[in-house]
Amino acid sequence: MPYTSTHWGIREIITGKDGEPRLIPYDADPDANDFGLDQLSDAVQSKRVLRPAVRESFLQQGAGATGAGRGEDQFVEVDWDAALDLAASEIARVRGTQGNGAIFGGSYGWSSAGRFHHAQSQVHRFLNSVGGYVAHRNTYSLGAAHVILPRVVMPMGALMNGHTDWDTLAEHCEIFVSFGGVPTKNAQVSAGGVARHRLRGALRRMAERGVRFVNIGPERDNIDPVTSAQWIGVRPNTDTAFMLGLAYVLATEELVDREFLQSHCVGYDQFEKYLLGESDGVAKTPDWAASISGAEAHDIMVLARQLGGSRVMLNMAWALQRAAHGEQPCWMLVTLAAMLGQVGLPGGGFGIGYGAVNSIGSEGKRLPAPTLPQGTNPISDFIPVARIADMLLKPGSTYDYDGEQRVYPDIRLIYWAGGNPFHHHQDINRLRRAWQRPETIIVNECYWTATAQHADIVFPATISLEREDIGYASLEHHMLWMSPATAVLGEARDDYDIFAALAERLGAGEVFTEGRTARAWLEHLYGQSRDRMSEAGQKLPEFSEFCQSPPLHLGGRERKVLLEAFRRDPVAAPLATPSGRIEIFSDAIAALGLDDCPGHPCWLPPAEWPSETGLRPEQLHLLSDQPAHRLHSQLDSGAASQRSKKGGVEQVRLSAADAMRFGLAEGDTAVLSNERGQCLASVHIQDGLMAGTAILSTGAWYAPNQDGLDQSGNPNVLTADVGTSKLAQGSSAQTCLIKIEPYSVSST
Ligand SMILES: Nc1nc2c(c(=O)[nH]1)N[C@H]1C(S)=C(S)[C@@H](COP(=O)(O)OP(=O)(O)OC[C@H]3O[C@@H](n4cnc5c(=O)[nH]c(N)nc54)[C@H](O)[C@@H]3O)O[C@H]1N2
Ligand SMILES: Nc1nc2c(c(=O)[nH]1)N[C@H]1C(S)=C(S)[C@@H](COP(=O)(O)OP(=O)(O)OC[C@H]3O[C@@H](n4cnc5c(=O)[nH]c(N)nc54)[C@H](O)[C@@H]3O)O[C@H]1N2
Ligand SMILES: [Mo]
Repeated sequence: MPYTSTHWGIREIITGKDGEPRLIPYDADPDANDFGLDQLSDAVQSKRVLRPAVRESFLQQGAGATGAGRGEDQFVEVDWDAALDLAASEIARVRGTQGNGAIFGGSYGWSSAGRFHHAQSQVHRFLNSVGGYVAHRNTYSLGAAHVILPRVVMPMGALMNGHTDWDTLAEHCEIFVSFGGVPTKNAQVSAGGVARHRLRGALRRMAERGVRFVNIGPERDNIDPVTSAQWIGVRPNTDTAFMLGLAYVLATEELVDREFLQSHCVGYDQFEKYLLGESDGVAKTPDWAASISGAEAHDIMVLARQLGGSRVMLNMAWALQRAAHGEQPCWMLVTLAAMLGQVGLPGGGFGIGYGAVNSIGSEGKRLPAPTLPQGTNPISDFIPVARIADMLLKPGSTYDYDGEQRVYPDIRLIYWAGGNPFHHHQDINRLRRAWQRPETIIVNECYWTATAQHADIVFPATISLEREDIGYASLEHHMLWMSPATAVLGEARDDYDIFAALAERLGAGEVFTEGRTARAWLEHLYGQSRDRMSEAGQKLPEFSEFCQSPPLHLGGRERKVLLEAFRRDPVAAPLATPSGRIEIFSDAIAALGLDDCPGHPCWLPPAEWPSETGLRPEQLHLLSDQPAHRLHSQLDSGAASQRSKKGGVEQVRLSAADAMRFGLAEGDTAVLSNERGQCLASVHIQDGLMAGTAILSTGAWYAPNQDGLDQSGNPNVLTADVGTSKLAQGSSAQTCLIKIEPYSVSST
């Protein structure tokens, strides 16, 4: 039986009665979903890029042509050789005139599963082979965490692979407190693929063992009902204040593990001065925390007393740090776990993103994966990933990042493969203006996404169902041969072949391909991985046998307790922080003198913030969460995604009180707007949602009408394009205020 792999699960490829290929969920997956089962249907395939295409005025006038502008001009289909010649000559021209430092190849995005045909790896390898490019650093997922957590506790790689596993939690944890739920919808995916969806089963085992769950946040039902979680409603972006309220009770009621703070941490005393109000005159009492977060002071007090002395796991959704001052909830969560003395104990401590993806909490051992080497980049310049529009709009200007003052490069050419910035970036209208500035934009895409529509040269890329590949994801226990399900549509080519042809034209063919076909690369990468896995004690079959096998289940389960060795002996196993301990006060961060990230965790109201007392009557705080029925913007026209919409428009979730306040009823079309943009959405009333909060999932395909009103319900026409702070410069998508009103044609 042939199989393929996707970020959302393994699929079996069968032949339907009509002789056409069909995808069905993998039968060994206990909790499979229905994403993309119709990837070969007309609804999805009709969006494909079939032939190379060039923006009309670019074709006529060359680089820098404005015409109607990117995103407005028509496209003209051209043959492959013409498109490849044009793209290669543009790369050569910019290299010759401005150097490789004028090429942005950051090209962020999830693209498809499969280790070899991973578009981002391919574009980076290609650009390295022709002299390098300006890269990106960190992710949209964890922009703030990537910078703050290594400075105060541990590197991200070790953290992401090292979370205490679910079974250990079931065995030892007494109270599991989560800020932002443990959303089953999110654990449907893992970068690189999922063989077995484990979250629901894990939560059931914990509930059966009597673990108590507390869910804190604006949404009640983002945790499986099997947990019978207690819900404490807090306004978006206020978790740090809430946690400070808990910390205040611990500190003033002698519930703090002072011995642990002494032996494993630095800087608690300075932090405590802030906590008690000695340094700033404001004691962070439960009343104070309640006034900011909207929770009850009594609930904060009771919860803090329950936490003191119990085995407690504190978890936060990644969404909390995708917000203004997103560094603070991460730092405060670790501080709270340290005050409770729980770090490094089985079932206790902290977690960043249980539920965010399937891999967190996995008992899988990390094995050496087959990965395409990307070569070395002679250009050292980079931007924090979410600063792309700033870079394009402000070449030569300075910005702060992670303790450095840096200068934005002057980008003349962008190459994007495997991502959709017109889905993922904040303030799309601003991005659209910024996107007009480079001389040339080249995009490899399978579908006519908004990013493809805003390019000069578009190369049609194959989808993974048209390719062979190797499926493997770290911590997911599987490896499989991905068989093609169908013939290539139109004139699409693999990213690898596109880059090989461009490299050839630029005199780097051999460097890029090393003389291998795609099949030869797969055999080579598999062989390398097989050798390294064998050293790690994991036997794999010969390549020819692997290509015929069903998904392999890899062994190597291990019990994991995050920071266990450090807990046992902080001198023998110090952390990689400057002090070797958990830094509740960081001298290094304090020395930077940043007004938006001082030397210890603290409450800093976001710039886009109603006031200490609440929203202005006409405003709502908009959260844009990950979509439950698709991955980001992928396969948005497919059945699973469309079922979650109303009339093809994304649904905005509101509390009943807010719906009434704004004269809206279930199913009404509403206009969401602010000074950055406006979009339509269909109203859905959700129980258990804090009044004042609206939620519109990401991923609807940006479709502005002539007045700039997005017809699809894409929240990124509303979100602000501002860094989390001068420290991390992560995306702050979750800090966004909007107005909402019933849609009538005149309201545009
Ligand atoms: N407002 C708001 N915005 C957000 C977020 C949020 O919470 N709120 N979350 C952010 C986060 S965490 C993330 S990770 C990003 C996700 O943003 P992206 O990763 O950019 O989103 P995707 O839709 O997965 O884009 C992948 C693209 O790759 C294309 N693709 C698939 N396979 C191939 C292939 O083989 N070759 C090529 N060339 N292309 C291929 C797909 O068609 C698709 O267009 O969004 C971010 N944006
Ligand atoms: N189905 C599906 N799953 C996905 C993805 C997808 O596109 N589709 N994308 C994947 C990717 S790339 C990533 S990075 C992860 C992201 O994982 P997260 O960033 O954690 O995901 P979100 O869905 O944005 O938010 C999770 C929950 O946080 C809550 N929340 C938001 N803001 C706040 C706040 O200020 N305080 C509190 N207490 N709660 C808050 C929301 O109610 C939401 O239910 O998801 C991954 N999983
Ligand atoms: Mo992400």
